[in-house]
Amino acid sequence: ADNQWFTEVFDRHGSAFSLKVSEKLLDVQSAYQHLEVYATETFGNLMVLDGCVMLTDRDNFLYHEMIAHPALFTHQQPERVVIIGGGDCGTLKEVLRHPSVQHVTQIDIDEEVTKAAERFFPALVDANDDPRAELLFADGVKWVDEAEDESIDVLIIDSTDPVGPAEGLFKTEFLTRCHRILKPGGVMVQQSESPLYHSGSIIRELRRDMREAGFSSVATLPFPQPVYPSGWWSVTLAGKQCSVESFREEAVAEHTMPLQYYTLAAHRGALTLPPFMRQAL
Ligand code: AG3
Repeated sequence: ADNQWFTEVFDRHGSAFSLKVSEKLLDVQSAYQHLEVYATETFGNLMVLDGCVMLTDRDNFLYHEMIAHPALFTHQQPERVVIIGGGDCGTLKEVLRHPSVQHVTQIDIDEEVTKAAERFFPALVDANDDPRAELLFADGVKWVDEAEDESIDVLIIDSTDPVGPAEGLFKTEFLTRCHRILKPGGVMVQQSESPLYHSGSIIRELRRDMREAGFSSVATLPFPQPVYPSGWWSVTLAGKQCSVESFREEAVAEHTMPLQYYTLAAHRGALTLPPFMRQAL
């Protein structure tokens, strides 16, 4: 037990990422996926789903700030927010920092993920008692199918990779439903994998499918994420009758949220795609 490592192998990319672990804290097979939690030596606790790293204490702020704040500062007045996936509640916590938000519904298929977050990632769930937050455990695709048309301001897809339980969340039919349940001026954001590994495939296809689903504006924002494949990740924003290439810069400059990565300059910088991505997309 002295020299134990957790490794996620990215077989198709001939690479891997490892963390030195001191203890396995949880190992459950839920109805949907294999869930593990480890204590690591230098990254705090680590959550793994079906062998894929979901988050660590040390660096989840990068992903959670970047999936939440660019979308919420792009929308003119986000009041009604929906999160599909996100069972660890890290995204929910960032959304609840916005005073304009009146109601957030989080729909994750797997309650075990939230139970694990409650036990092993207390910092992520500490806003869950906010009266504006509603946690549901259900199929997100079905929920979106049944939601009322034009009823939502911001829709966040905080999913696993587009295989297994999350596959349907990257399909055109789903994106078309997402477009329908957003109000005009609504913004959708989806985690969209590695800029280095997936620009010419998953990201490119997602952007095409979003446009096909009716979104008039699409933007992919890259950001560092040390524990995911290639160490670099992205979110893709899509606007319904609004541009996602501009945002409420003044509000970003003035807010007093205690953020650790997202800033005015970070948002502007992320909107400026590196040439290799522009070519691949
Ligand atoms: N959701 C993005 C997980 C993708 C990571 N992929 C991988 N390790 N192969 C994370 C959920 C955080 N709320």
